[in-house]
Amino acid sequence: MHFQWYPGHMTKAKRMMQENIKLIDVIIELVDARTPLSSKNPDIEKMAANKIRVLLLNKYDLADEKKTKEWKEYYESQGYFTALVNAKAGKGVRAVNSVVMDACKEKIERDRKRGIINRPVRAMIVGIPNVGKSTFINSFAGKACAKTGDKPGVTKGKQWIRLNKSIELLDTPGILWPKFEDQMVGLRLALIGSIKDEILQIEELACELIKYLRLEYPDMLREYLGFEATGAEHEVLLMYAEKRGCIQRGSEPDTVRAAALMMDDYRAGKVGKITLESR
Ligand SMILES: Nc1nc2c(ncn2[C@@H]2O[C@H](COP(=O)(O)OP(=O)(O)O)[C@@H](O)[C@H]2O)c(=O)[nH]1
Ligand SMILES: [Mg+2]
Repeated sequence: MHFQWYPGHMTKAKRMMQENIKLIDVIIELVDARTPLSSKNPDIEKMAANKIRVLLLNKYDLADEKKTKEWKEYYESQGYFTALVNAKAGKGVRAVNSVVMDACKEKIERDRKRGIINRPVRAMIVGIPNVGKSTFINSFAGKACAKTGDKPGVTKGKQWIRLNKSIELLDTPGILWPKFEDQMVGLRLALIGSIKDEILQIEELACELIKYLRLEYPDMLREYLGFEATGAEHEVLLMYAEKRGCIQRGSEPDTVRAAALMMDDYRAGKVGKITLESR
């Protein structure tokens, strides 16, 4: 399988990011809790070198609780302020406020000593596509959604959402591009549905999922399939197609449809709470 991210998109995204980063104090970075490393763009480290960093493990409702905890601890050991979030259900969203305030404590204190009082910290949401940026902004800003509009000294057209008296949020998130350093990164992003399926072979994806689950979550796989997965992955998919009644032209098992059903179920969390990479 081959994964691509068009360089054109990347150049534009990078330029936007560099512009916006100048305006803010704190970066709130979203990663997908199911792939906390592969859904993180390492280039942001350089771009955000002198910014305060908050990292949110979003979609924790879909991820393995134990592994999420390990990842959270890992990122904290790397100097991030972190929180677990389910942006879709609005869980953990409110707590982000205090995490951001905590992260900015030193800066606010520094400002205060220099006589700068009551200047809100400015934040921006960043993350690769599909990580939940828009959902999070809607939930986070939801009620507070009073846009403060253009301000003197701020690039024209930028909208700031005043979250409370201490935090302002740039209303458009920074889009990071996935970084396919190795093919496994692309594969994991494809499995969670962050890369469009048209450019991938769904059966191959399902086979990769079966392979991974067999190793890491054999009980969940058995429970989901309704039978023990023995034999090659494609054999398992064939059996699963029959079991789900995916039949084409008379009697042939339709493995494409079965694979699509399996991937949909997995992405919706119906196979279980599964994390695709370990600390
Ligand atoms: N299960 C779950 N789904 C989420 C969560 N946050 C976002 N989503 C879903 O993920 C998809 C992508 O979200 P979106 O906000 O459009 O991502 P963006 O591309 O980063 O702006 C949408 O279908 C959301 O409903 C979450 O915490 N849990
Ligand atoms: Mg969006």
